[in-house]
Formats: sequence, structure tokens, C-alpha cells
Amino acid sequence: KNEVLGLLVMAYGTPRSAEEILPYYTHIRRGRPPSQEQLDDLTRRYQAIGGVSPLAAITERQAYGLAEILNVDGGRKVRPYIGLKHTSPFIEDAVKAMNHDGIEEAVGIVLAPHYSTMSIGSYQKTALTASASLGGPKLWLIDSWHMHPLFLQVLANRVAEGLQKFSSNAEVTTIFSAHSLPEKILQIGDPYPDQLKESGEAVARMLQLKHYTFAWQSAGQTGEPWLGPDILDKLRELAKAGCRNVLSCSQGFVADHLEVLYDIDIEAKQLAAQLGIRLERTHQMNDDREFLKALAAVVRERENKGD
Ligand code: FEC
Repeated sequence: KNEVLGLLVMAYGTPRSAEEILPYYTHIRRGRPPSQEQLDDLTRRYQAIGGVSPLAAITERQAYGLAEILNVDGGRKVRPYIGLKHTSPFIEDAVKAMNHDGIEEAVGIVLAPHYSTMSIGSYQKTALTASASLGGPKLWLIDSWHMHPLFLQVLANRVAEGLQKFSSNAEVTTIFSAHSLPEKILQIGDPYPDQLKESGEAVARMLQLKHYTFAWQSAGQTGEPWLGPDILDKLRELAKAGCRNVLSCSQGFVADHLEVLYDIDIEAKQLAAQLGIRLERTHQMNDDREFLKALAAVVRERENKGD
């Protein structure tokens, strides 16, 4: 038996150059190319954050950093494989490479904390379909890790650090947000909205936060209703209620990427300024060692659980 455990690290993926924006966007839209106007708008947002997103490099540092930690913890040795949802190396490529390398068992983790059929569920389906068609490896997939105590501790530390940006007597409202999804997920009892609440409430309890709320961000424009309230509407509502200080915690994401660097740092900050709100945000997890240690614990727990 192959003693090496495969470590399938799945993430969203990002275009690595301006030329890759069109195929990437087309893939996100399940093969339907965007209109010129939509493409121009997305290109403009990438330009506003420096041309390309740092996400590709961060995903690599997270995956290899995680493997490094696992390879010195005394447990089974791991070999990392990155599988991306919307650009190469695709999830299918990673499963194929594991199969080719003779990996028999692998733990699969998605670099997003909360489960939805439309997010983690779809990564998992792709991975399982690929391994079934190739005849291996056996995949031990992790559904969600938003309530792992080590992760909650890192998240709470981030919020505590964020709150310190404000003066000690300021009244600050923390907004916990995650990527919005089409409202139709509610009809199938999707756990996503409850999971967002669960981890946000846990952090609020740990820090004894007095003022906190929840919102959705980065909704797509597909014509159908998406989960709300949107974070921009939430800011308007808070401003009306007299709130002047807001800490944004995009707890649904674990890296600095377009949805944080543009949607929060540019778009939400601009609106906040117009509303007379000081908006700060928590640092993303990126390849912070404490965060990767939390993921390492999640991986080992799944490995130990087995089939
Ligand atoms: O930095 C980067 O380049 C990539 C940032 C990025 C992340 C991300 C995470 C999530 N998405 C989720 C769901 C959807 C759904 C649609 C959708 C559309 C886009 C578009 C871009 C994009 N997403 Fe994304 N997402 C990122 C980027 N996403 C760009 C297309 C243009 C736009 O709307 O801005 C709508 C698809 C459709 O049109 O039918 C649904 C979810 C996550 C969080 C979980 C995860 O990371 O997997 C859920 C990062």
C-alpha cells in the first residue's frame, strides 16, 4: 500500500493574466461567455486591484505551507495537489495526477470554511466524479470546518486585532459576511446561511461583542434573487441608525482576493465614506501559520475518521 497520503487542496482559482479573464469568466458562467460589457467591468475591477489577483500565489502558499506542517507532525507523510474550480490546474487535473502518482488515499479540503451545495458541494462532486472515473484515489472529503475551535480562535484573534484599530471608547459594529448565493439554495435546506451565523455567533461570544450583525457580499448579477441583506445595504441601514464605526470581517473567505480587495476595500469603503462611517476590515487568513495549523488539525481529524 502507498504510505503517502494525498492532500487535495481545492480553491476557487483566478486569472493569472488579463488574457485569462475571458476563459475564467466563461467557466464561472458554466460555459456561457460574458457580454463585452460584463467582461470590461470585471477587467476594470482587476485593474483596480493591480491587474491580477494575488489569489493564485496565496493558494499555493497555503497548500504547500499546510503540507509542510503535516509533514513534520509525526503523522503519515502527505503530498499536496492543488485543484482549482475555475482555472488550471483544475480539480480533475489534481485527481488525475494523484492517480498517476499511485496515491491510494487522499484527504480533500476546500479553502472556504462554510458548506453550501453550490460551493463546497460542487468542488466535492467534481473531485468524486473524477476519482470514480479513474478508479482512485479514495477521497476523504471535508464538508466544512467553520466551527473548528482552532479556526474560531484565529478568527476571533483577527476580529480582536481589527477592533484595536478604533479608539477604545468608540462604539464599533462588526459585520460578518460571506459570499452571497442565489436564494434558491434555501428551498433545498442548504446549511450555508446557518453556518455563517454559527461561526459569527461563536466569535461574538468569545469576544463578548456588543454590536455585530450579518450580511452577504459580492452577489452576482444573474437576474434571480440572491441572499440578502447585501453588505452595502447593511452599511446604509447602520448609518441611518447612527452607527459611525464598522469592522468588516469577510469570514467566508480565507485570502486577499478580488472579493475583498475590490468589494470591501474599494466599493464598500467608498460607500462608507459617503455615509460618514469609518470602515476597517480584518486581515484575511492567507498563509498565516496559526491558520494553517488549524487546517492541519482539520485534515488529521478527517484522516483518522477514515471511511
Ligand atoms: O481574486 C479572484 O480573482 C477570484 C475571487 C473570487 C472568489 C470567489 C468566491 C466565491 N464565489 C462564489 C460563488 C459565485 C457565484 C457566481 C460567482 C461569480 C464570480 C465572478 C468572479 C468571481 N466570482 Fe465567485 N469568487 C470570485 C470571483 N461566484 C470574478 C464573476 C463576475 C462577478 O460576478 O463578479 C455567479 C455565477 C453566475 O454568473 O452564474 C454563484 C462563492 C465563493 C466563496 C466560496 C469559495 O471560495 O469557493 C460561493 C474567491
